[in-house]
Amino acid sequence: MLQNAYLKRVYEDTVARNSDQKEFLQAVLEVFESLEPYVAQHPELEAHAIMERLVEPDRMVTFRVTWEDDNGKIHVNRGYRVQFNSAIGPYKGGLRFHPSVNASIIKFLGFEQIFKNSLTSLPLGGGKGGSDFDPKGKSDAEIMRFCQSFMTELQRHIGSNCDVPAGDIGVGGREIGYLFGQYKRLNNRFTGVLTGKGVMFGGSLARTEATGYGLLYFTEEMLKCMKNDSVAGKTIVISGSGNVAIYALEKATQLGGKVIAMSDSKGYIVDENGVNFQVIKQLKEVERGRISEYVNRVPGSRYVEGCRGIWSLPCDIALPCATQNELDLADAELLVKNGVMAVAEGANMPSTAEAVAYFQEHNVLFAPAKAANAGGVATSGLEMSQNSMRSQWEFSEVDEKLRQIMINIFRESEAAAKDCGHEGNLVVGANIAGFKKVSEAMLAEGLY
Ligand code: NDP
Ligand code: 2IT
Repeated sequence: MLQNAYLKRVYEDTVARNSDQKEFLQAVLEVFESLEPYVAQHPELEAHAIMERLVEPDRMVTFRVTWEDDNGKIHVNRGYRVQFNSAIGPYKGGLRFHPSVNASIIKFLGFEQIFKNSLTSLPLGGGKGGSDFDPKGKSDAEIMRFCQSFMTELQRHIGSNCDVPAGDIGVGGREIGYLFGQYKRLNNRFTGVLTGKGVMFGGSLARTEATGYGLLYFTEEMLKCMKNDSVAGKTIVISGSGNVAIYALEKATQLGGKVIAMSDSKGYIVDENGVNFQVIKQLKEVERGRISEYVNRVPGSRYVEGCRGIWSLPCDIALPCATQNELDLADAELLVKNGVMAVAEGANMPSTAEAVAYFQEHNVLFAPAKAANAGGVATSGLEMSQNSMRSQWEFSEVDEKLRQIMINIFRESEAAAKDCGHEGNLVVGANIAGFKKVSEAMLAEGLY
Protein backbone atom coordinates (compact mmCIF):
# COMPACT_ATOMS: atom_id res chain seq x y z
CA MET A 1 0.00 0.00 0.00
CA LEU A 2 1.03 3.62 -0.51
CA GLN A 3 3.26 5.27 2.15
CA ASN A 4 3.59 8.79 0.79
CA ALA A 5 0.79 10.96 2.21
CA TYR A 6 0.29 12.98 -0.97
CA LEU A 7 0.10 9.94 -3.25
CA LYS A 8 -2.19 8.19 -0.78
CA ARG A 9 -4.58 11.13 -0.65
CA VAL A 10 -4.74 11.49 -4.42
CA TYR A 11 -5.18 7.75 -4.89
CA GLU A 12 -8.02 7.61 -2.35
CA ASP A 13 -9.68 10.53 -4.05
CA THR A 14 -9.28 8.80 -7.42
CA VAL A 15 -10.92 5.67 -6.00
CA ALA A 16 -13.81 7.69 -4.61
CA ARG A 17 -14.38 9.41 -7.95
CA ASN A 18 -13.97 6.32 -10.15
CA SER A 19 -15.07 3.53 -7.85
CA ASP A 20 -16.45 1.35 -10.65
CA GLN A 21 -13.30 1.57 -12.84
CA LYS A 22 -11.19 -1.27 -11.51
CA GLU A 23 -8.70 -1.56 -14.39
CA PHE A 24 -8.11 2.20 -14.34
CA LEU A 25 -7.54 2.14 -10.57
CA GLN A 26 -5.19 -0.85 -10.94
CA ALA A 27 -3.08 1.08 -13.47
CA VAL A 28 -3.03 4.23 -11.32
CA LEU A 29 -2.01 2.34 -8.17
CA GLU A 30 0.88 0.62 -9.96
CA VAL A 31 2.24 3.95 -11.21
CA PHE A 32 1.77 5.67 -7.84
CA GLU A 33 3.56 2.86 -5.96
CA SER A 34 6.49 3.18 -8.35
CA LEU A 35 6.64 6.95 -7.96
CA GLU A 36 6.93 6.98 -4.15
CA PRO A 37 10.70 7.56 -3.99
CA TYR A 38 10.53 10.23 -6.71
CA VAL A 39 7.54 12.12 -5.33
CA ALA A 40 9.12 12.18 -1.86
CA GLN A 41 12.04 14.14 -3.33
CA HIS A 42 9.92 16.54 -5.42
CA PRO A 43 7.60 18.64 -3.25
CA GLU A 44 6.80 20.87 -6.25
CA LEU A 45 4.61 18.05 -7.61
CA GLU A 46 2.15 18.43 -4.72
CA ALA A 47 2.36 22.24 -4.79
CA HIS A 48 1.28 22.16 -8.44
CA ALA A 49 -1.26 19.34 -8.02
CA ILE A 50 0.51 17.31 -10.70
CA MET A 51 -0.86 13.93 -9.57
CA GLU A 52 -4.44 15.22 -9.31
CA ARG A 53 -4.13 16.59 -12.84
CA LEU A 54 -2.55 13.43 -14.21
CA VAL A 55 -5.37 11.11 -13.17
CA GLU A 56 -8.08 13.31 -14.64
CA PRO A 57 -8.04 13.16 -18.46
CA ASP A 58 -7.96 16.41 -20.43
CA ARG A 59 -11.24 15.17 -21.88
CA MET A 60 -13.10 11.99 -22.75
CA VAL A 61 -15.83 11.68 -25.35
CA THR A 62 -18.35 8.87 -25.64
CA PHE A 63 -20.64 8.63 -28.60
CA ARG A 64 -23.24 6.48 -30.32
CA VAL A 65 -22.12 4.41 -33.30
CA THR A 66 -25.04 3.31 -35.45
CA TRP A 67 -24.47 0.86 -38.28
CA GLU A 68 -26.38 -1.53 -40.49
CA ASP A 69 -25.48 -5.22 -40.91
CA ASP A 70 -25.64 -7.15 -44.19
CA ASN A 71 -29.26 -8.10 -43.50
CA GLY A 72 -30.36 -4.51 -43.04
CA LYS A 73 -30.63 -4.81 -39.25
CA ILE A 74 -29.55 -1.70 -37.35
CA HIS A 75 -27.10 -1.93 -34.44
CA VAL A 76 -25.96 0.61 -31.87
CA ASN A 77 -22.55 0.48 -30.19
CA ARG A 78 -20.73 2.89 -27.92
CA GLY A 79 -17.57 4.70 -29.07
CA TYR A 80 -14.90 6.29 -26.84
CA ARG A 81 -11.88 8.52 -27.12
CA VAL A 82 -9.92 9.62 -24.09
CA GLN A 83 -7.45 12.48 -24.56
CA PHE A 84 -5.49 11.97 -21.39
CA ASN A 85 -2.43 14.17 -21.48
CA SER A 86 -0.77 16.35 -24.13
CA ALA A 87 2.14 17.77 -22.12
CA ILE A 88 4.81 16.43 -24.49
CA GLY A 89 2.96 15.98 -27.79
CA PRO A 90 -0.35 15.36 -29.54
CA TYR A 91 -2.53 12.67 -27.98
CA LYS A 92 -1.47 9.29 -29.33
CA GLY A 93 -2.78 5.81 -28.76
CA GLY A 94 -4.71 2.97 -30.33
CA LEU A 95 -8.36 2.13 -30.85
CA ARG A 96 -9.69 -1.15 -29.44
CA PHE A 97 -12.77 -2.89 -30.84
CA HIS A 98 -13.80 -5.65 -28.43
CA PRO A 99 -17.05 -6.40 -26.57
CA SER A 100 -15.29 -5.94 -23.21
CA VAL A 101 -14.46 -2.27 -23.93
CA ASN A 102 -15.83 0.19 -21.37
CA ALA A 103 -14.75 3.49 -19.78
CA SER A 104 -12.46 1.76 -17.28
CA ILE A 105 -10.58 -0.19 -19.97
CA ILE A 106 -10.17 2.89 -22.16
CA LYS A 107 -8.96 5.00 -19.24
CA PHE A 108 -6.45 2.40 -18.01
CA LEU A 109 -5.04 2.13 -21.52
CA GLY A 110 -4.96 5.91 -22.00
CA PHE A 111 -3.29 6.47 -18.62
CA GLU A 112 -0.55 3.91 -19.32
CA GLN A 113 -0.05 5.39 -22.77
CA ILE A 114 1.09 8.72 -21.24
CA PHE A 115 4.18 7.12 -19.67
CA LYS A 116 4.83 4.62 -22.45
CA ASN A 117 4.84 7.35 -25.07
CA SER A 118 7.15 9.46 -22.95
CA LEU A 119 9.58 6.52 -22.70
CA THR A 120 9.86 6.31 -26.49
CA SER A 121 11.67 9.69 -26.38
CA LEU A 122 9.38 10.91 -29.18
CA PRO A 123 6.99 13.88 -28.79
CA LEU A 124 3.78 11.94 -28.12
CA GLY A 125 1.02 12.62 -25.59
CA GLY A 126 -1.32 9.93 -24.23
CA GLY A 127 -4.73 8.90 -25.56
CA LYS A 128 -6.82 5.82 -26.33
CA GLY A 129 -10.19 4.93 -27.76
CA GLY A 130 -12.39 2.21 -29.09
CA SER A 131 -15.78 0.62 -28.99
CA ASP A 132 -17.65 -2.34 -27.52
CA PHE A 133 -18.22 -3.47 -31.11
CA ASP A 134 -17.28 -7.14 -31.73
CA PRO A 135 -15.53 -7.57 -35.11
CA LYS A 136 -15.66 -11.39 -34.90
CA GLY A 137 -17.72 -12.99 -37.64
CA LYS A 138 -18.49 -9.68 -39.38
CA SER A 139 -18.12 -9.31 -43.15
CA ASP A 140 -15.69 -6.79 -44.64
CA ALA A 141 -18.68 -4.65 -45.66
CA GLU A 142 -20.00 -4.63 -42.08
CA ILE A 143 -16.56 -3.71 -40.72
CA MET A 144 -16.38 -0.89 -43.27
CA ARG A 145 -19.80 0.49 -42.37
CA PHE A 146 -18.98 0.32 -38.66
CA CYS A 147 -15.63 2.10 -39.19
CA GLN A 148 -17.27 4.79 -41.32
CA SER A 149 -19.90 5.45 -38.69
CA PHE A 150 -17.29 5.46 -35.90
CA MET A 151 -15.10 7.95 -37.78
CA THR A 152 -18.04 10.20 -38.67
CA GLU A 153 -18.08 11.23 -35.00
CA LEU A 154 -14.41 10.71 -34.11
CA GLN A 155 -13.14 12.95 -36.91
CA ARG A 156 -14.26 16.13 -35.14
CA HIS A 157 -11.98 15.33 -32.19
CA ILE A 158 -8.73 14.28 -33.90
CA GLY A 159 -6.06 15.70 -36.22
CA SER A 160 -2.43 15.19 -37.16
CA ASN A 161 -1.28 17.84 -34.63
CA CYS A 162 -4.02 17.14 -32.11
CA ASP A 163 -4.77 13.43 -31.65
CA VAL A 164 -3.52 10.53 -33.79
CA PRO A 165 -5.24 7.16 -33.23
CA ALA A 166 -3.89 3.77 -34.37
CA GLY A 167 -4.74 0.08 -33.90
CA ASP A 168 -5.10 -2.13 -30.84
CA ILE A 169 -7.15 -5.31 -30.20
CA GLY A 170 -9.59 -5.81 -33.08
CA VAL A 171 -8.19 -2.89 -35.08
CA GLY A 172 -5.52 -3.67 -37.70
CA GLY A 173 -4.65 -2.58 -41.22
CA ARG A 174 -8.12 -3.27 -42.63
CA GLU A 175 -9.90 -1.12 -40.04
CA ILE A 176 -7.31 1.69 -40.19
CA GLY A 177 -7.80 1.80 -43.99
CA TYR A 178 -11.58 2.23 -43.68
CA LEU A 179 -11.18 4.78 -40.87
CA PHE A 180 -8.64 6.77 -42.89
CA GLY A 181 -10.84 6.70 -45.99
CA GLN A 182 -13.77 8.12 -44.06
CA TYR A 183 -11.64 10.80 -42.37
CA LYS A 184 -10.39 11.93 -45.78
CA ARG A 185 -13.86 11.90 -47.27
CA LEU A 186 -15.26 14.11 -44.51
CA ASN A 187 -12.33 16.53 -44.22
CA ASN A 188 -10.81 16.54 -47.70
CA ARG A 189 -7.38 16.40 -46.06
CA PHE A 190 -4.66 13.80 -46.73
CA THR A 191 -2.77 14.02 -43.42
CA GLY A 192 -1.12 11.66 -40.99
CA VAL A 193 -4.20 11.58 -38.75
CA LEU A 194 -3.93 7.83 -38.13
CA THR A 195 -0.95 5.48 -37.95
CA GLY A 196 -0.77 1.87 -39.02
CA LYS A 197 -1.94 2.89 -42.49
CA GLY A 198 -1.27 0.77 -45.57
CA VAL A 199 2.24 1.37 -46.94
CA MET A 200 0.76 2.60 -50.25
CA PHE A 201 -1.05 5.47 -48.51
CA GLY A 202 1.41 6.81 -45.97
CA GLY A 203 1.93 3.87 -43.64
CA SER A 204 5.39 3.13 -42.29
CA LEU A 205 7.23 -0.01 -43.24
CA ALA A 206 7.76 -2.18 -40.14
CA ARG A 207 4.78 -0.69 -38.22
CA THR A 208 2.93 -4.02 -38.53
CA GLU A 209 5.89 -5.88 -37.05
CA ALA A 210 6.93 -3.19 -34.58
CA THR A 211 5.29 -4.16 -31.29
CA GLY A 212 6.32 -7.82 -31.47
CA TYR A 213 9.81 -7.06 -32.78
CA GLY A 214 10.28 -4.32 -30.19
CA LEU A 215 9.25 -6.71 -27.41
CA LEU A 216 12.04 -9.08 -28.44
CA TYR A 217 14.62 -6.30 -28.85
CA PHE A 218 13.80 -5.23 -25.30
CA THR A 219 13.93 -8.80 -23.99
CA GLU A 220 17.25 -9.45 -25.69
CA GLU A 221 18.77 -6.31 -24.15
CA MET A 222 17.36 -7.15 -20.71
CA LEU A 223 18.82 -10.67 -20.84
CA LYS A 224 22.16 -9.34 -22.05
CA CYS A 225 22.53 -6.59 -19.45
CA MET A 226 20.97 -8.28 -16.43
CA LYS A 227 21.92 -11.93 -16.91
CA ASN A 228 24.70 -11.88 -19.53
CA ASP A 229 22.44 -14.15 -21.58
CA SER A 230 20.31 -14.03 -24.75
CA VAL A 231 17.10 -15.30 -26.35
CA ALA A 232 19.03 -17.90 -28.34
CA GLY A 233 18.29 -21.44 -27.21
CA LYS A 234 15.45 -20.44 -24.90
CA THR A 235 12.05 -22.11 -24.75
CA ILE A 236 9.33 -19.48 -25.08
CA VAL A 237 5.57 -19.38 -24.51
CA ILE A 238 3.53 -16.58 -26.13
CA SER A 239 -0.11 -15.99 -25.29
CA GLY A 240 -2.38 -14.55 -27.97
CA SER A 241 -1.98 -14.91 -31.72
CA GLY A 242 -2.84 -11.42 -32.90
CA ASN A 243 -0.64 -8.65 -34.24
CA VAL A 244 1.73 -8.47 -31.28
CA ALA A 245 2.02 -12.23 -30.75
CA ILE A 246 2.60 -13.07 -34.43
CA TYR A 247 5.60 -10.76 -34.81
CA ALA A 248 6.94 -11.66 -31.38
CA LEU A 249 6.97 -15.24 -32.68
CA GLU A 250 8.82 -14.23 -35.84
CA LYS A 251 11.53 -12.21 -34.05
CA ALA A 252 11.92 -14.71 -31.20
CA THR A 253 12.53 -17.43 -33.78
CA GLN A 254 14.98 -15.24 -35.74
CA LEU A 255 16.93 -14.65 -32.51
CA GLY A 256 17.29 -18.40 -32.02
CA GLY A 257 14.55 -18.95 -29.46
CA LYS A 258 11.98 -21.76 -29.72
CA VAL A 259 8.34 -20.77 -29.27
CA ILE A 260 6.49 -23.89 -28.16
CA ALA A 261 2.97 -22.54 -27.59
CA MET A 262 0.52 -19.80 -28.60
CA SER A 263 -3.15 -19.16 -27.85
CA ASP A 264 -6.33 -17.35 -28.79
CA SER A 265 -9.33 -16.62 -26.60
CA LYS A 266 -10.59 -20.21 -27.00
CA GLY A 267 -7.51 -22.34 -26.36
CA TYR A 268 -3.83 -22.94 -27.07
CA ILE A 269 -1.62 -25.03 -29.32
CA VAL A 270 1.63 -26.73 -28.36
CA ASP A 271 4.29 -27.47 -30.97
CA GLU A 272 7.48 -28.82 -29.41
CA ASN A 273 9.29 -28.41 -32.75
CA GLY A 274 8.77 -24.64 -32.62
CA VAL A 275 5.58 -22.90 -33.74
CA ASN A 276 5.59 -22.29 -37.50
CA PHE A 277 5.40 -18.54 -38.21
CA GLN A 278 4.03 -18.88 -41.77
CA VAL A 279 1.21 -21.18 -40.63
CA ILE A 280 0.18 -18.89 -37.75
CA LYS A 281 0.35 -15.78 -39.94
CA GLN A 282 -1.76 -17.36 -42.67
CA LEU A 283 -4.27 -18.73 -40.17
CA LYS A 284 -4.73 -15.69 -37.92
CA GLU A 285 -3.76 -12.66 -40.02
CA VAL A 286 -4.98 -13.71 -43.47
CA GLU A 287 -7.84 -16.17 -42.79
CA ARG A 288 -8.88 -14.72 -39.37
CA GLY A 289 -9.48 -18.33 -38.26
CA ARG A 290 -9.17 -20.14 -34.93
CA ILE A 291 -5.82 -21.30 -33.59
CA SER A 292 -7.23 -24.82 -33.11
CA GLU A 293 -6.91 -25.20 -36.91
CA TYR A 294 -3.08 -25.21 -36.51
CA VAL A 295 -3.09 -28.91 -35.57
CA ASN A 296 -4.68 -29.81 -38.92
CA ARG A 297 -1.76 -28.14 -40.71
CA VAL A 298 1.21 -29.09 -38.56
CA PRO A 299 1.64 -32.78 -37.72
CA GLY A 300 2.82 -33.50 -34.20
CA SER A 301 1.24 -30.40 -32.66
CA ARG A 302 -1.68 -30.51 -30.22
CA TYR A 303 -4.57 -28.25 -29.19
CA VAL A 304 -5.84 -27.68 -25.66
CA GLU A 305 -9.23 -26.05 -25.04
CA GLY A 306 -9.17 -22.99 -22.71
CA CYS A 307 -6.52 -20.26 -22.99
CA ARG A 308 -5.42 -19.89 -19.34
CA GLY A 309 -3.72 -23.30 -19.20
CA ILE A 310 -0.92 -22.02 -21.43
CA TRP A 311 1.02 -20.80 -18.36
CA SER A 312 1.28 -24.36 -17.03
CA LEU A 313 3.80 -25.18 -19.79
CA PRO A 314 7.44 -25.15 -18.64
CA CYS A 315 9.40 -22.39 -20.39
CA ASP A 316 12.40 -20.07 -19.93
CA ILE A 317 10.64 -16.95 -21.21
CA ALA A 318 6.94 -16.06 -21.00
CA LEU A 319 5.53 -13.36 -23.28
CA PRO A 320 1.90 -12.50 -22.46
CA CYS A 321 0.61 -10.84 -25.65
CA ALA A 322 -3.21 -11.16 -25.46
CA THR A 323 -5.00 -8.89 -22.99
CA GLN A 324 -5.16 -7.32 -19.51
CA ASN A 325 -5.04 -9.51 -16.40
CA GLU A 326 -4.56 -12.71 -18.40
CA LEU A 327 -1.79 -13.89 -16.04
CA ASP A 328 -2.62 -14.06 -12.33
CA LEU A 329 -0.86 -15.16 -9.15
CA ALA A 330 -1.64 -18.85 -9.67
CA ASP A 331 -0.17 -18.65 -13.19
CA ALA A 332 2.92 -16.83 -11.85
CA GLU A 333 3.42 -19.53 -9.22
CA LEU A 334 3.27 -22.23 -11.89
CA LEU A 335 5.71 -20.40 -14.16
CA VAL A 336 8.19 -19.90 -11.32
CA LYS A 337 7.84 -23.52 -10.21
CA ASN A 338 8.64 -24.57 -13.78
CA GLY A 339 11.77 -22.41 -13.85
CA VAL A 340 10.82 -19.32 -15.87
CA MET A 341 13.72 -16.81 -15.98
CA ALA A 342 12.10 -13.83 -17.74
CA VAL A 343 8.63 -12.42 -18.35
CA ALA A 344 8.13 -9.58 -20.83
CA GLU A 345 4.72 -8.03 -21.38
CA GLY A 346 3.61 -7.58 -24.99
CA ALA A 347 -0.01 -6.88 -24.04
CA ASN A 348 -1.02 -3.94 -21.84
CA MET A 349 -1.18 -4.84 -18.12
CA PRO A 350 -1.43 -8.62 -18.82
CA SER A 351 -0.09 -9.55 -15.36
CA THR A 352 -2.08 -8.84 -12.22
CA ALA A 353 -0.33 -6.83 -9.48
CA GLU A 354 0.03 -10.00 -7.39
CA ALA A 355 1.65 -11.85 -10.29
CA VAL A 356 4.15 -9.03 -10.87
CA ALA A 357 5.09 -8.97 -7.17
CA TYR A 358 5.55 -12.75 -7.18
CA PHE A 359 7.89 -12.64 -10.20
CA GLN A 360 9.96 -9.90 -8.62
CA GLU A 361 10.18 -11.69 -5.26
CA HIS A 362 11.44 -14.80 -7.06
CA ASN A 363 14.12 -13.00 -9.08
CA VAL A 364 12.43 -13.46 -12.42
CA LEU A 365 13.45 -10.70 -14.85
CA PHE A 366 10.27 -8.72 -15.39
CA ALA A 367 9.76 -6.29 -18.30
CA PRO A 368 6.60 -4.20 -17.80
CA ALA A 369 4.29 -3.43 -20.71
CA LYS A 370 4.89 0.32 -20.76
CA ALA A 371 8.52 -0.29 -21.58
CA ALA A 372 8.48 -3.64 -23.38
CA ASN A 373 5.61 -3.03 -25.81
CA ALA A 374 6.42 0.61 -26.60
CA GLY A 375 7.84 -0.37 -29.99
CA GLY A 376 4.42 -0.18 -31.63
CA VAL A 377 3.69 3.37 -30.66
CA ALA A 378 7.32 4.36 -31.20
CA THR A 379 7.06 3.22 -34.80
CA SER A 380 3.75 5.07 -35.04
CA GLY A 381 5.77 8.13 -34.03
CA LEU A 382 8.20 7.34 -36.84
CA GLU A 383 5.23 7.05 -39.23
CA MET A 384 4.12 10.55 -38.15
CA SER A 385 7.61 11.90 -38.89
CA GLN A 386 7.60 10.30 -42.35
CA ASN A 387 4.13 11.72 -43.06
CA SER A 388 5.25 15.22 -42.03
CA MET A 389 8.27 14.96 -44.31
CA ARG A 390 6.18 13.35 -47.08
CA SER A 391 8.69 10.59 -47.43
CA GLN A 392 9.04 6.90 -46.66
CA TRP A 393 12.01 5.20 -45.03
CA GLU A 394 13.25 1.71 -45.94
CA PHE A 395 12.16 -1.23 -43.78
CA SER A 396 15.70 -1.70 -42.46
CA GLU A 397 15.97 1.97 -41.50
CA VAL A 398 12.75 1.93 -39.47
CA ASP A 399 13.62 -1.44 -37.93
CA GLU A 400 17.02 -0.17 -36.80
CA LYS A 401 15.50 3.00 -35.30
CA LEU A 402 12.98 0.79 -33.49
CA ARG A 403 15.76 -1.44 -32.11
CA GLN A 404 17.69 1.58 -30.85
CA ILE A 405 14.57 3.02 -29.21
CA MET A 406 13.90 -0.27 -27.37
CA ILE A 407 17.52 -0.47 -26.18
CA ASN A 408 17.26 3.13 -24.94
CA ILE A 409 14.01 2.40 -23.11
CA PHE A 410 15.65 -0.52 -21.35
CA ARG A 411 18.71 1.54 -20.39
CA GLU A 412 16.67 4.52 -19.16
CA SER A 413 14.38 2.30 -17.12
CA GLU A 414 17.29 0.41 -15.61
CA ALA A 415 19.13 3.65 -14.78
CA ALA A 416 16.05 5.29 -13.24
CA ALA A 417 15.48 2.24 -11.03
CA LYS A 418 19.07 2.32 -9.85
CA ASP A 419 19.01 6.08 -9.20
CA CYS A 420 16.12 5.77 -6.77
CA GLY A 421 17.49 2.75 -4.93
CA HIS A 422 15.43 0.05 -6.64
CA GLU A 423 18.14 -1.51 -8.77
CA GLY A 424 16.81 -4.16 -11.14
CA ASN A 425 13.16 -3.15 -10.70
CA LEU A 426 12.11 -2.20 -14.23
CA VAL A 427 8.51 -1.48 -13.16
CA VAL A 428 9.71 1.31 -10.87
CA GLY A 429 12.33 2.43 -13.41
CA ALA A 430 9.97 2.63 -16.38
CA ASN A 431 7.30 4.46 -14.43
CA ILE A 432 9.74 7.03 -13.05
CA ALA A 433 11.54 7.55 -16.36
CA GLY A 434 8.23 8.00 -18.21
CA PHE A 435 6.74 10.25 -15.54
CA LYS A 436 9.73 12.57 -15.12
CA LYS A 437 9.53 14.14 -18.57
CA VAL A 438 5.74 14.49 -18.50
CA SER A 439 5.67 16.11 -15.05
CA GLU A 440 8.49 18.49 -15.93
CA ALA A 441 6.62 19.54 -19.08
CA MET A 442 3.40 20.03 -17.10
CA LEU A 443 5.23 22.25 -14.61
CA ALA A 444 6.81 24.28 -17.41
CA GLU A 445 3.53 24.75 -19.28
CA GLY A 446 1.60 26.25 -16.37
CA LEU A 447 -1.78 25.41 -14.94
CA TYR A 448 -4.54 23.84 -16.97
P1 NDP B 1 -5.21 -8.50 -31.89
O1 NDP B 1 -6.64 -8.17 -31.95
O2 NDP B 1 -4.41 -8.54 -33.13
O3 NDP B 1 -5.01 -9.89 -31.15
C1 NDP B 1 -5.49 -10.09 -29.85
C2 NDP B 1 -5.14 -11.51 -29.43
O4 NDP B 1 -5.42 -11.66 -28.05
C3 NDP B 1 -5.96 -12.55 -30.15
O5 NDP B 1 -5.22 -13.74 -30.23
C4 NDP B 1 -7.16 -12.70 -29.23
O6 NDP B 1 -7.82 -13.95 -29.37
C5 NDP B 1 -6.51 -12.57 -27.87
N1 NDP B 1 -7.46 -11.98 -26.92
C6 NDP B 1 -8.05 -10.77 -27.01
N2 NDP B 1 -8.88 -10.57 -25.98
C7 NDP B 1 -8.80 -11.67 -25.24
C8 NDP B 1 -9.42 -12.08 -24.03
N3 NDP B 1 -10.32 -11.28 -23.41
N4 NDP B 1 -9.10 -13.29 -23.54
C9 NDP B 1 -8.21 -14.09 -24.17
N5 NDP B 1 -7.60 -13.76 -25.32
C10 NDP B 1 -7.89 -12.58 -25.83
O7 NDP B 1 -4.58 -7.45 -30.85
P2 NDP B 1 -3.06 -7.01 -30.67
O8 NDP B 1 -2.15 -8.13 -30.92
O9 NDP B 1 -2.86 -5.74 -31.40
O10 NDP B 1 -3.05 -6.64 -29.11
C11 NDP B 1 -2.72 -7.57 -28.11
C12 NDP B 1 -2.30 -6.83 -26.84
O11 NDP B 1 -1.17 -6.01 -27.14
C13 NDP B 1 -3.34 -5.88 -26.27
O12 NDP B 1 -3.21 -5.85 -24.87
C14 NDP B 1 -2.94 -4.53 -26.84
O13 NDP B 1 -3.40 -3.48 -26.05
C15 NDP B 1 -1.43 -4.66 -26.78
N6 NDP B 1 -0.66 -3.78 -27.65
C16 NDP B 1 -0.90 -3.71 -28.99
C17 NDP B 1 -0.11 -2.89 -29.78
C18 NDP B 1 -0.29 -2.83 -31.25
O14 NDP B 1 0.49 -2.11 -31.89
N7 NDP B 1 -1.22 -3.55 -31.85
C19 NDP B 1 0.93 -2.04 -29.20
C20 NDP B 1 1.15 -2.26 -27.79
C21 NDP B 1 0.36 -3.08 -27.07
P3 NDP B 1 -9.10 -14.09 -30.36
O15 NDP B 1 -8.52 -14.02 -31.74
O16 NDP B 1 -9.69 -15.39 -30.00
O17 NDP B 1 -9.97 -12.92 -30.03
O1 2IT C 1 -0.97 0.07 -26.78
C1 2IT C 1 -0.35 0.64 -27.70
O2 2IT C 1 0.71 1.21 -27.50
C2 2IT C 1 -0.92 0.58 -29.05
N1 2IT C 1 -1.97 -0.04 -29.23
C3 2IT C 1 -0.25 1.29 -30.18
C4 2IT C 1 -0.64 2.74 -30.19
C5 2IT C 1 -0.18 3.54 -31.38
O3 2IT C 1 -0.56 4.72 -31.42
O4 2IT C 1 0.55 3.05 -32.25
